Amino acid sequence: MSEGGIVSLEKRVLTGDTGAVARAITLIESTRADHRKDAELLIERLLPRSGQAVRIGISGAPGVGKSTFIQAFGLHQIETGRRVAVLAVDPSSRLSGGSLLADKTRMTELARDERAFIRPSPAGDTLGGVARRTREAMIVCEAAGFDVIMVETVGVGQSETAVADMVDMFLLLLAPGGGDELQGLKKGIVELADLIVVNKADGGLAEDAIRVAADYRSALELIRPKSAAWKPRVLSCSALNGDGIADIWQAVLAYREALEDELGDKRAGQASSWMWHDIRDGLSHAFETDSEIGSMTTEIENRVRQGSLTPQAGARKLLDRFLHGAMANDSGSARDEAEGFGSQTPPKKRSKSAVGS
Ligand SMILES: Nc1nc2c(ncn2[C@@H]2O[C@H](COP(=O)(O)OP(=O)(O)OP(=O)(O)O)[C@@H](O)[C@H]2O)c(=O)[nH]1
Ligand SMILES: [Mg+2]
Repeated sequence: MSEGGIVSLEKRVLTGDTGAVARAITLIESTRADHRKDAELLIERLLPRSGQAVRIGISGAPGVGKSTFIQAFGLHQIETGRRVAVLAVDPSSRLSGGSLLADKTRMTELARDERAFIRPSPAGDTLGGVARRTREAMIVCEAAGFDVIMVETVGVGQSETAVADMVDMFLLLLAPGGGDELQGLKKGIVELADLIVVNKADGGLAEDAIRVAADYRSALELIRPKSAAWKPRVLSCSALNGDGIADIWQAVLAYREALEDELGDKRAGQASSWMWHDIRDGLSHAFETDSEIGSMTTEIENRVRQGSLTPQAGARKLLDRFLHGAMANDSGSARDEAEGFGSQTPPKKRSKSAVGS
C-alpha cells in the first residue's frame, strides 16, 4: 500500500468506520513483509489516538458461557451509550483454524449491532504472534472510538497471562457444576483475576452458583491482591436472562476509579514488557533461522546431551558464533570440556562417552 493509502485508511479508521477497522486488522494479521511495514506505519500513526477505552480481558474454561456472557455484557454497555469491540486471543485456533468467537451464533445479536465490532482470533500463528496482533487490533479499535475492548481467551493454557498483560482488568468467568476443583483451569489464573464472575446463576443452578461464589470469596482471602487499591471481587450473574450483568459493569467502573492513579503506570509497564518480549522473540527467531548456526547447533547440542560440554558452554559457543560470526574466539573451550565431565550423565556412562568422544 502507498503511504497515501495508509493515510486514507487511517482517516477512515478515525471516523469510526468499522469496514476500515476490519481492513486495518486484516493488514495487521498479514505476515507478508510489505504488509507488516504498512501495518507498523498505520499503528504508529494511530497510537496517539488510542488509550481511552476500558480494556477488559475475559477468560474461562470451555462451556462456562463466555460467548453468551460477552454478548449480554456487550449489549448492556451499548444500552448505556458505549461502543464495544470484542477481540480474541486463541492459541488453539492454530489447530482448529479459528475457534473462539467463531461461534458467532451465540453473539448474533451483538454482531448485528453497528455499535459493536467482533473479530475472531487469527488462525495459524504462535501465541506470541496472536498476542501482538491483538494488541495492535486494540489500538485500531481505540483509535476508531470504541469505548470498551473485551479480549476473550480460554483459561486453560498460557494465553490468559498474555491477555492479563494487555488489559486493565482481568475477569475470570466460572460456572457451577464444575465441582470444587478449579474447573480445569490452570492454577494461578485465579491470582490474575480482578473480578470473578460465576455465570449460570439461574434456574436449578442458582443455588450452586451462590455456593461457588462463596467458595471463591474465601479462596481469594488467601491471595494477596495485585494492587493495594483493589481487592478482587466475586459476583454472580446469568448471561442467559441478564440478571447481575449491570452489577458487573458497576464493578468494572469501580475498578477503574480505584485504579485511576495506577492505570497509567500499569499500562506503561505493560508496554515496556511487551517491547522486551518482542526483542526476545526477534532474537530467538534470528538465532533459530541463522543458517550458519543451524549447522553448528546439532553438533553442539549432541555434545551437551552426551555430557562432554556443559549447557552453559554450549550456549555460549553458539551465541558467540551468532553474535561475532565464524571468527568467534574459541578460547576457554578446554575448560568447557573439563566442566562437561560431571554435569549431566551418571559416572559410568559419562566415562564411556568421554572415551568415545
Ligand atoms: N443456564 C444458563 N446457561 C448458560 C448461561 N450462559 C451460557 N449458558 C449455556 O452454556 C452453554 C455454553 O455457552 P457458551 O456461551 O457457548 O460458552 P463458551 O464459554 O463461550 O464456550 P466455548 O466457546 O466452547 O469455550 C450454552 O449452551 C449456553 O446456552 C447462563 O447464564 N445460564
Ligand atoms: Mg465461546
